[in-house]
Amino acid sequence: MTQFDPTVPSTTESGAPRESDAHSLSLGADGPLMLHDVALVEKLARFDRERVPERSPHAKGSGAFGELEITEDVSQYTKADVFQPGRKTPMLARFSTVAGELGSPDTWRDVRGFALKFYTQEGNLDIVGNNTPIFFLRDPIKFPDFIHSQKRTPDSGLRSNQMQWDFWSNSPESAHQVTYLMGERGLPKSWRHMNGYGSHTYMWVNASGEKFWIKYHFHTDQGMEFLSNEEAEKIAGSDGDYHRRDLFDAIARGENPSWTFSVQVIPYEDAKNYRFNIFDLTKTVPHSDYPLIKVGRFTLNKNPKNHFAQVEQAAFSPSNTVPGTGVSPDKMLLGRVFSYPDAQRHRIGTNFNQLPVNQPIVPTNSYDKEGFMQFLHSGDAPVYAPNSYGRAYQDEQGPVENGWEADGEMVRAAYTLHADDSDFIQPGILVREVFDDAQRDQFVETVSGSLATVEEPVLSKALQYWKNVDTTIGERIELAVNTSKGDEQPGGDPLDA
Ligand code: HDD
Repeated sequence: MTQFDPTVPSTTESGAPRESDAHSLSLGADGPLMLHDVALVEKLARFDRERVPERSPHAKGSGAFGELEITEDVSQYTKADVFQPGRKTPMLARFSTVAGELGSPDTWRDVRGFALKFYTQEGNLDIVGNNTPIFFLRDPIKFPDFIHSQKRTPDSGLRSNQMQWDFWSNSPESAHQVTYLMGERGLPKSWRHMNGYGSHTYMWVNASGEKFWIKYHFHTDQGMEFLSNEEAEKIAGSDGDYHRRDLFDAIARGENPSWTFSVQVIPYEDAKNYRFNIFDLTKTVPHSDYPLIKVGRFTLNKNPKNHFAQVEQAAFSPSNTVPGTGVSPDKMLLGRVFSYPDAQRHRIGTNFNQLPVNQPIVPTNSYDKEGFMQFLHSGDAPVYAPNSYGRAYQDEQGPVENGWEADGEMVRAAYTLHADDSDFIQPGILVREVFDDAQRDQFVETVSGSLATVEEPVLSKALQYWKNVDTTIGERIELAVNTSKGDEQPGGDPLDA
């Protein structure tokens, strides 16, 4: 295998000396350039191909390597080797914004990605979450439309509050996540100062085959800290890479950030009749019903050496599970299990799992093969299973250990509602019981500021959306919007509504 050696005078990609990195080959000092100047042609051709497609959502981000340490004993809930007491596992984390492109400022108000990859003794386990325990949607078929509405308009190529609020106000299930987003947590001070969540309900299976529904929580040991709208706006204009810089510099200084890792464990049978549908990603599961159980801690202690190779080409996916873990009937999660590896086959290339940052640390034996850029291969071993020539293959049959039961006819339908399920119950509690007065004031200012440029027919729907969350907050937002538009009462006194 060829090795990079910075002391060798520069070479062509085929390893021969590259005559010059400074002067092209020309016919006389002032004459035309020569096509057979490999040094020039290869350099320009490779430059033309330097970019891979940016991630469709979550394009702007960065990350670092670290270690997960399990400090508690949760073996009664999972047999996964990575979660056994005392285990230490190398890992990679990537944090990101959702809607902005690769060059967008880190401090725009947005949900933050919180993607973790653990290089375990049983293969890679990825927990690919956000800094919020919920999401805007509960059906993956709406996800591309949602992202389209947060990105850019077809004509001007500009971002548009009109479009964002049109989607949200026509999708009431988004209310909980939008309340989070417009609250204090929508502007973390840095990636070091935010929590992470697996968000979905996942499955754990213990050594006796008992199943549990679990939710992953990663609480920042640095404490949660936030930016004000004014601070974030100012930083967006002066240092678009503020969060990327903060993480890199902190680790370079030896201030290694860490997160305490806990889970909520929900007995398998409880899912059926619990007051909220635990597979609906727009709902949290209150800690008062299922308390946090501490598992361990992860620490980020090593910066990437090469951002492109180790962060841009990193491929996280909720499809990467290990024995003792699994997915759940959450439709969003099931959609993501397909979408991520598919995006990565397109974005990075068919053999993206062979890149060092994505490669598992355990040996693999997959019959999937070939495609662009395959460099790990199975030699002359049989390329098919079953075979009679000693290449191992699997033939599991019967119920799968991390599966669940389902029946019914095929339908296109929302989840069955549980006793307390509604789109507005949890955001209402967030506004009334979790936010304090100052946070509520800030929230009204942020939402009304965002609605200031929104026009009919979207505006009325958006105002109704907030009244559905909480009548008082909706009226306060309406008043603030009307005041900022310079018309106190366009459709009558809002307080009469
Ligand atoms: Fe996501 C990236 C697709 C919901 C958290 N997402 C990401 C990428 C795609 C999707 C295609 C780029 C992957 C790549 O090229 O490497 N995401 C979806 C779809 C979803 C969805 C189809 C719903 C059906 N996403 C979703 C939720 C969460 C995330 C509910 C968090 C709870 N997504 C992320 C992330 C990613 C990301 C952690 C993972 C890798 C990354 O950003 O760096 O922030």
